[in-house]
Amino acid sequence: MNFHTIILARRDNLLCLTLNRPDKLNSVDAVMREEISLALADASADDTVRAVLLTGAGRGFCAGQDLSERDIRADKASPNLEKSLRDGYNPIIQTLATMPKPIVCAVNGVAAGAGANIALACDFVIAAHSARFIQAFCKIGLVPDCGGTWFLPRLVGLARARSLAMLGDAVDATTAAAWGMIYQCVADDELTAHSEALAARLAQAPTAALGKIKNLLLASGDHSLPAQLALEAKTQDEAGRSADYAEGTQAFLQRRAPAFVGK
Ligand code: T3D
Repeated sequence: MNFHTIILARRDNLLCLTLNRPDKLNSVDAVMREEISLALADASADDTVRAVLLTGAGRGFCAGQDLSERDIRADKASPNLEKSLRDGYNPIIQTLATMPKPIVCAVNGVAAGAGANIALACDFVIAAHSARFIQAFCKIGLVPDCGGTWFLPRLVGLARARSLAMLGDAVDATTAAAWGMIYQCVADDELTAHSEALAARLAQAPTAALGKIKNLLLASGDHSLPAQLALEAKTQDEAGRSADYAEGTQAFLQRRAPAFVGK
C-alpha cells in the first residue's frame, strides 16, 4: 500500500515508521490517523516484524491533532471529538500499548498534545536533548486525551501529572528523563543511531516473551499482589513452552549466544 503521510522501512525484523508531514510538525490529520492505524495493525499481525521504531521527519516529532481540521467558526457545528478519539486515536494508543512486540519511540523534536501521548504509549521513549513534551490540550480548552490522564500519573505521579496537564507547559527531555516520564534523553546527533541500535537489539530478542512482559506490566496496575502472582505463574507456564525458552536454556548450557526466533 502507498502511504502519503508516513514512511515505512524494513530492516530485517525491525519496522521503522516515520511520521512524515514535517512542514506541519507531523501534526495528525485524518489521513495520517488512518495510515498509522493500518501500519500498526499490519505490524501487529506480521510475525516477521519483531520490533517497531517510531519517529518523526524534520524538526518535530508530532504536534498532535492537525488543528486546521478543527477550524470552528460560530456558524459551524462543533466537531465530534468523541468519535474522532474513539474511532481514530484510541485504537492507535491501544495497539501501541498492547501490541505483543516492543516499540521504541525516538522523539526527535517537539511532541505536543496527542503527539506527546502517542510517544508515552510506546515501550521505550528516547528523546533528543532538544525535544520537548507539551500537554498542549488545556491551552486550547481541551483535556488530555490519547491516554494522557492514564499514563502521566503512573509515570510521574499525580503532582507532576497535574502540573503538566493543567498548565500545559513544555517539559524538556532532560527533565522528562529525570522524572521517569521517558526512558532516556540523548544528544541530538546520537538519537538516530542510539534508538536504531536499541530497536535492532529488541528485534533479535525473544519476541513472544517480551509481548507477555508488556501484558504483565500493563495488568499489574489493576491487580492485587495475589492476582498478579497468579497471572505471572500462568504466563510463565506459557513462556516455558516456547521455542525461545528451549533455545535460551540450551544456549546457556552450551555456553553460546542464543538465536531467538521470536516464538
Ligand atoms: O481533535 C480531535 O480529534 C481530538 C484530539 C485532540 C488531540 C490533540 O492533539 S489536541 C492538541 C493539538 N496540538 C496543539 O495544540 C499544539 C499546537 N502547536 C503548537 O503549540 C506549536 O506549533 C508547537 C509548540 C508544537 C511548536 O511550536 P513552534 O514555534 O516550534 O512551531 P510553529 O511555528 O508553531 O509550527 C510550525 C508549523 O507547524 C506552522 O505551520 P506554518 O505556519 O509554518 O505553515 C504551524 O501552524 C504548524 N503546526 C504546528 N502544530 C500544528 C500545526 N498545524 C496544524 N495543527 C497543529 N497541531
